[in-house]
Amino acid sequence: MQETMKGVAVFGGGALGMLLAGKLALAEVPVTVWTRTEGQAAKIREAGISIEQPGRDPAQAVRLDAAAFGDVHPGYEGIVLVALKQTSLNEPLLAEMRRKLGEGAGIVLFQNGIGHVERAASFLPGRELLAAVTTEGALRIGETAVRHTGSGETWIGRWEPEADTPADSGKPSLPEAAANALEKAGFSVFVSNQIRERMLRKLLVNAVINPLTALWRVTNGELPATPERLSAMRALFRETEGILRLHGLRNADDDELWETVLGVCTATAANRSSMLQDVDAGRETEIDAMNGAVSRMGEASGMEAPWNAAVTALVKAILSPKERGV
Ligand code: KPL
Repeated sequence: MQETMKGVAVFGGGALGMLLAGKLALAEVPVTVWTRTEGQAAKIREAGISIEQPGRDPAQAVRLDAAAFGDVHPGYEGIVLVALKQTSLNEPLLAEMRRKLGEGAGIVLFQNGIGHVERAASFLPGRELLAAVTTEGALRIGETAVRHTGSGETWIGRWEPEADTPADSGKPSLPEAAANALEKAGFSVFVSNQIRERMLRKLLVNAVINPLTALWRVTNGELPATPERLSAMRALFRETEGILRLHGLRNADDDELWETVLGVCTATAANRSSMLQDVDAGRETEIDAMNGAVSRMGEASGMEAPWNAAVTALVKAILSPKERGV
């Protein structure tokens, strides 16, 4: 590895966090995983992380360092890959990150949806902030185990492209250092200077697939399989695309973007979307950072967003398994 500053920390013990941390550890990149609870950190310290890969031999656990985020010493200056859900990256947590992460820390935000980078920037002045968009598929199967359900691609880029490392500094820039570490771990990674465009494209895909699969409780592959569902997808797509175009989405034509949405349904046909998984588990969903955000963007530009507003309200009103007595 060319450079990892003073190490790599992965913040988050969910599916993506364990996948990133486990694969970095397997590639012998010095890595620590920070979890929300001491209970999970203790289990990882004891058992390591196991990564199941379809078609490969049974997973072998890889040992690595783990700590509860509350126990991290203030002043951390390395790379932090933040693999928490949007809903966890709230203001109290960002305030705690400000106390723990020194000004030399480089923070890479892997959240779906939109709005989190601006929120993080306001809480973490002076720290270098990158956004990452990934299509890696991962399913958490326990506190120390994850299944890698599909290899994807990851784009990493600066949120503020002008804040570049001086050419003569002799050090790889933070995007390069983060990409080098992840490439060593076997991920397919690209440094992007159009990360906002990437985020908007992913938001478009998520804003169509996630709420509808959660409402109808279908897999991604089943979603476009009936004319009724396909026509709702199209309506939600048209409205969302129109709004995102006013907010910076540009480098593709309408047909290409629609084909991308259908292509994701095919490529991830057996997957239950992350929103359907949240609904099934009675967890808070990311609807506010997806269709809720699109509605707000529409409002800000004087555009109506009835489909986005409706799916936001409907997903929020889904009863949890506990409320249904299941
Ligand atoms: O990102 C996803 C999600 O479930 O959140 C997709 C691309 C829809 C794959 O399931």
